[in-house]
Amino acid sequence: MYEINESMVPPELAVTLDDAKEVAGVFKDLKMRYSAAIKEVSTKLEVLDIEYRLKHDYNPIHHMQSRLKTMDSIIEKIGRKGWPMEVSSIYKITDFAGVRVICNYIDDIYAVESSLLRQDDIKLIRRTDYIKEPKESGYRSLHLVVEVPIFLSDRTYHMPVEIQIRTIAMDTWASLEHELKYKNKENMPGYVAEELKRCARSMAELDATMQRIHKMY
Ligand code: 0O2
Repeated sequence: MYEINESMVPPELAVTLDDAKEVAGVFKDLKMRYSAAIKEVSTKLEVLDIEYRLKHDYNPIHHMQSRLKTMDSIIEKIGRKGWPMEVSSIYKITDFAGVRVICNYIDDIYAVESSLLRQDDIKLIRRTDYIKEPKESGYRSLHLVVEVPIFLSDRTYHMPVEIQIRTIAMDTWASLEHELKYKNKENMPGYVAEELKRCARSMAELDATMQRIHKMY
């Protein structure tokens, strides 16, 4: 039999394999359910975009992205929220599934929102308008947490999905800020943060101007 080299076994590794198996099972099941929820929401948004094109000869949605939160990110969030490090805390997370909708103009954001929220099977859980009230960092986006039903073989689940709706300019800004924050491990130098805030204000003006020009026709 292979002799374990004790130095290879971290002392803090106290979880049993049964515990690990349970967590892996929960995560796998949730990933399946949340992937289905992303598909439901994405399909609804695609249909709205197609209908809009047919009626108005124009697409409000430029493109969409989606993601499932990683296990690391879930554990980091549970820790940051001060929730118990238990499997049950995973179920409190409302942004396990995320869909990002990138629109051409500001009005498109609210048009997409109202068309989606009027659907009978969509339930709004939380709405945060960081466009009307941008974050201190300069971040702008409309955040919705909605519940959507997914129909499995033996039951129906209502899964939360976080939808971020923003313009191309808002998205460009958020990507740059996220990259800089990540590079600097949250300690962004003050002058960079100030530059970013200035940039966010310019981009807000740009969005407003583009919207105005678009409405001229
Ligand atoms: P990821 O991978 O982008 O999803 P919390 O989720 O606890 O941090 P809260 O209040 O529940 O905070 O949600 P909030 O702040 O409304 O939205 C969180 C998500 O919005 C973040 O997700 C980002 O995607 C985005 N976001 C919020 N504020 C900023 C910001 O200042 N800059 C940028 N670039 N993005 C922001 P995650 O979890 O960070 O990761």
